[in-house]
Amino acid sequence: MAENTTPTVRLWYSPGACSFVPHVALGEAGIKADLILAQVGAMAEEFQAVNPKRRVPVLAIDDEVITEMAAILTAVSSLAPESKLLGRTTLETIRVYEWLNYFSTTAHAQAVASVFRTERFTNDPSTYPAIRQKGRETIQEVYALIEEKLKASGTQFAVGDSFTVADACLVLLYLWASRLNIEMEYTYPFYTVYVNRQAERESVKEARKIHTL
Ligand SMILES: N[C@@H](CCC(=O)N[C@@H](CS)C(=O)NCC(=O)O)C(=O)O
Repeated sequence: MAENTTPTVRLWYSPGACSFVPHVALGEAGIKADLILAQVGAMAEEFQAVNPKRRVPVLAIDDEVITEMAAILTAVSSLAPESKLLGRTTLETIRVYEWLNYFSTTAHAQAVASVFRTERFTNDPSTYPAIRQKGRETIQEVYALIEEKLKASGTQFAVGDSFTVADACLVLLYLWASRLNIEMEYTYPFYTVYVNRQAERESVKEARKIHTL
């Protein structure tokens, strides 16, 4: 990654996917990126060369190709340090990574994937209903934890009192609830108010348009 020159930034995304998160982060950082569609479920062969794991998001900064959510968000943040997307203090950065890991592991790779990508968990389709049910229970535990944390924090943000990439993760988890057919407004009122506020940010509006969320 060349220092001191404006890099070319590309983001491979799929509508409705977790690529929403770096899309928001790029918007917050004021970085114009080329968006490249890599439709989940119909990814082109060429995409395999970009990311052999065949997953979005993928970010390229000039010729440096970066995969995995936490790494991508760290890269976006490093392009615009003044945006403080990883928090304003060391402790805030620690808390942001705490959210990012929880998002990528428990919430995304375990709970949500159990419902939408059940085939990753078993070779036996007869067990799909039980796996999906467990995934739905786990995501509701995740929502309940987020509700409690937001209620306790007394701020409008996941960490500290300004926007970080952790907020983009929490917004996405909330938006996925409609695809999961989970009622949010009455069960998670603090989370709902929080997301409604975040939804007013230009970065979130723009990413929702492209990601059809
Ligand atoms: N560990 C990866 C996971 C990314 C991931 O699972 N992305 C999903 C979209 S939300 C995907 O590309 N799925 C493609 C598939 O399942 O075929 C990360 O954190 O970036």
